[in-house]
Amino acid sequence: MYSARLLFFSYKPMKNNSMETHPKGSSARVLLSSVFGPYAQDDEFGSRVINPMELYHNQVTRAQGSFSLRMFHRSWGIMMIQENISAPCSVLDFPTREAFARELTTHKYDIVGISSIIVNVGKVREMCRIVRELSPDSVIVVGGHVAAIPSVEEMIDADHIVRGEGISWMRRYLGEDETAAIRHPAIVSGIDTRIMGVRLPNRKGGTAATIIPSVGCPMGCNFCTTSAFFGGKGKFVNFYETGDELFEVMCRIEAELEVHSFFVMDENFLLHRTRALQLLERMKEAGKSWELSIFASANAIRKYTMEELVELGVSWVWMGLESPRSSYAKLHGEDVTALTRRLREHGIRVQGSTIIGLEHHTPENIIGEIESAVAYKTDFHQFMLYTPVPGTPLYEEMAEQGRMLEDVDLADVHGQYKFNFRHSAISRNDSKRFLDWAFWRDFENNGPSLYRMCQTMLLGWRRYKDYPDPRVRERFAREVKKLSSAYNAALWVMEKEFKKINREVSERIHKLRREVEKEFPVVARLTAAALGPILLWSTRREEHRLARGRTYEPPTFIERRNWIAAG
Ligand code: B12
Ligand code: SF4
Repeated sequence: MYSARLLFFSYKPMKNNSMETHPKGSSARVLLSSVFGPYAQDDEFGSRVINPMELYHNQVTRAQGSFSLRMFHRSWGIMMIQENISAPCSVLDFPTREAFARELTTHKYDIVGISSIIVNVGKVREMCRIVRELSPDSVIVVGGHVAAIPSVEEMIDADHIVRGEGISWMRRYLGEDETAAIRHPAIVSGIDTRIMGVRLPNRKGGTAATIIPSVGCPMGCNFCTTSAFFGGKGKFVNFYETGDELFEVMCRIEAELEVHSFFVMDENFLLHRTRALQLLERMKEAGKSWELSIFASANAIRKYTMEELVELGVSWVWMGLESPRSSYAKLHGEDVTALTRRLREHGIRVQGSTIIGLEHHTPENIIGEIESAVAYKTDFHQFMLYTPVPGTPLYEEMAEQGRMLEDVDLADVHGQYKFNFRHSAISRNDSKRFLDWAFWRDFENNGPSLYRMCQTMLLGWRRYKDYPDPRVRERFAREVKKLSSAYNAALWVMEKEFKKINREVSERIHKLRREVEKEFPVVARLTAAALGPILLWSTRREEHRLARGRTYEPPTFIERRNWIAAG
């Protein structure tokens, strides 16, 4: 089934004049679509059961069974482009093949833009075919990371393939001002969140808003595709240069979506210290008690005091740990164990990210490296295979050395399956075994991430409940409300269920629940008693569903902008 080779399809050459503008300019009708689903199934277009459209369940909590945190995220790249062009534009997100075909035949589009990452190139090829058949006059523009594949123009039948930042490209193509300020759409971060068999309602204000201050990262780690795609080492594209600009955007979105919480989609938010501190100043002046989930490297985090981070509202950090022995600049001089512990003691949840299969790994030392990663005791832990992805310096290096495996389908190059290159010491099949074991070991040793988050929340609350800055007190009080109610019921369930996996962890969960109940004697006990048995039932029902192979898919979205003006 995986044998569909994607590398040798030949189509007519692409028009290579990407500076031309569309003859209709801003009145061209534009469709921007993500690739079609369903995603979490094995099929000939490149969908894979192990590659669902879910951030956590795909690459972070996938071994955690019914305790896995599950949610979908929209395709922000095309939402950003839609918001920043004045042409009539529809965004079609997570369509089925039929929905995509229907959209093409119901409306006449001058331009069809398709957004994709590399694994989904087979779907892009199929979508181009459908456009040619159903809407032959449309110009096909393909963007996103898929464009980094060498000779991609020979695999798909597109008119333009856009590498790098797409807003300016699309504005230029429509004859619009590509230097105009970037308008940020109001983006609800997570959709259809589910844990322990319960689907949380998509309530207004119930989830964070996504903010995208920049794309790319100047650190330029050799394997990093986001850094490479937007220019590589020393380069990135800033949408908002100053803390003032960011603050204004966040205020508007706070009001529009009724949120206090922001998922800041910037590969290394804290690197831009002046911008972050200016944002903090503005937050203080305006009394904003916001929560920020961010990505940051260890060396960037170190440039701030814990108080600065807490006052800035940082409540969750995604941090690349890579390996205890890795040579990446972002980790130089850092004691990651101590840093992780300190962050958690200050109520900041840590999501670590470790790479399996670095050059120095061998079957002899990899177990020790995984054990060290697990010993960091982060709230969440992502494990990824070392993967030379087209477009990165690592890929070039491996290709030069003749170490890339030729017969790997690009749909399987997502870091969660097997190596796509010849490792000097670890076999392809073993790469999967070590990866799967790392996820399991982290779960078995540290317990469900939900439990670990509860630990961090309690630590943060105890440390900051009497903090002089009322914004900070308000934020911890908001977070602890969940801990003292629903999360305490969840602790009761986890304690019960984890006995089957690791008694010692179950006892740790028990202790934490007692601590929470000491802090909130009435409400915590009452909710555990009332809600606990229901959650236990839904958790077990979910376990059964998962054992029978249940998977989840995102809903389809269609959103139109400037549409009436199109007549
Ligand atoms: C959110 C996200 C997801 C969401 C899904 C989003 C979605 N609806 O598709 C989830 C969590 C589900 C996800 C899953 C996966 N993801 Co992901 N994801 C991201 C993340 C964190 C943010 C993407 C984003 O919105 N960025 C901000 C926007 C503004 O940037 P952008 O999307 O690149 O868009 C810009 C340009 O690319 C361009 N552009 C984009 N589309 C188009 C279209 C047109 C027509 C044009 C002209 C231009 C254009 O213009 C945009 C504005 O400049 C990125 C990392 C990152 N920092 O970007 C990884 C990333 C895109 N994901 C990646 C991967 C590998 C995956 C997975 C395979 C995960 C895995 N197993 O590890 C799965 C695949 C799931 C699947 N079945 O398809 C890789 C892609 C690597 C590659 N070279 O292809 C990235 C880069 C992470 C990484 N560094 O490895 N992902
Ligand atoms: S620090 Fe992270 S985002 Fe930046 S280049 Fe390295 S891996 Fe990529």
